[in-house]
Amino acid sequence: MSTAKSATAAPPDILRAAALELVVTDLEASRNFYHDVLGLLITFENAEEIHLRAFEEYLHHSLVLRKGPAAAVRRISYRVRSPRDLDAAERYFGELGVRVERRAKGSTRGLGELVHVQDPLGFPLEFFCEAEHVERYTQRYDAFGAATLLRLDHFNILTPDIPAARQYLLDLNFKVSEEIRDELGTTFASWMYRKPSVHDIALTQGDGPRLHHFAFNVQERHEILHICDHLGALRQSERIERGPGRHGVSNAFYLYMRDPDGHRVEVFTANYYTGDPDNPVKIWSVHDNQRRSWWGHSIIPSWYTEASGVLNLDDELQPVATHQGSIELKATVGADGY
Ligand code: XXG
Ligand code: FE2
Repeated sequence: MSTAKSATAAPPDILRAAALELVVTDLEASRNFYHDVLGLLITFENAEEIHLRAFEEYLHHSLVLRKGPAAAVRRISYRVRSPRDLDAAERYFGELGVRVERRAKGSTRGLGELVHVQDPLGFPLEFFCEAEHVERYTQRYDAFGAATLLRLDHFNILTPDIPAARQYLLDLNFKVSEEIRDELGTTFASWMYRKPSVHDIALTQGDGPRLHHFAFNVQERHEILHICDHLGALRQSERIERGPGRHGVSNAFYLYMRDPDGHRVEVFTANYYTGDPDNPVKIWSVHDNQRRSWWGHSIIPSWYTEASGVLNLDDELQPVATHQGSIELKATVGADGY
């Protein structure tokens, strides 16, 4: 990993986790899950790609589904504050010595000029500032269902070297909200943010680069329960992987589902404000069995071990490096039911 390198250029001013592009093998099955079942709005679709957004979002999309031969993650997108931050991203990642490509407006449908980066952790990042505005459905209550996804909240990535990944994100001016550590100070997971919430990105120790999950916000807890009832009524309970429940970390109410290709999506509500400069960092012991489930439930092993592969900027699957040492799952005797 090339994270030991640092840059002298100022990093781009990242606003937030903004969008994700997934390669899916059966576009119709994915459309059914994300649009018909979860209710995301379709901004654009053709036989190759579907662009979706949640109800509070006014930018062109927060999720792109692209038909392809094997399931993978094609882009992880952050919005930056101004067009100058695209120049900053280009300089900054150039100094880190990773692959950086400037792309013209429209090379991702609905977005302005872009900078694509193969980041030091191996993830295919997309930075954009300008985007096509579309109708914001915040008060289109006529279109709301019993569960309404409002906005993309965060990504969670698997990476083998958490301290190096954490430093890379601190250098990009992300702040830490919560962490899981052991008594020797080993960090197993970090939650880091740019917008004033618990996270835009969480780092989970494991074989990587892989995407663990992405998450959308809903307004109320009962909407998460409705999604479970809805999936049950459709006889699609196999979509539910973990939850519903309350996280220890972040205090949010959650549900994790697996889409038709196995990509993991979380629906999430009621985390807390972190925007003051002295927001305290919350540290959890890896031996605390309430850290990942406030109610102490066991965590299904697939949640720790399975994740989505990521592509490089040439659309080739990135090799996965195994983590050094013990992962949280193995380290934690007595917690998470192990
Ligand atoms: O968003 C999250 C998570 O990253 O999905 C996982 C908040 C908390 C947790 S955890 O499993 O640690 O409770
Ligand atoms: Fe999450």
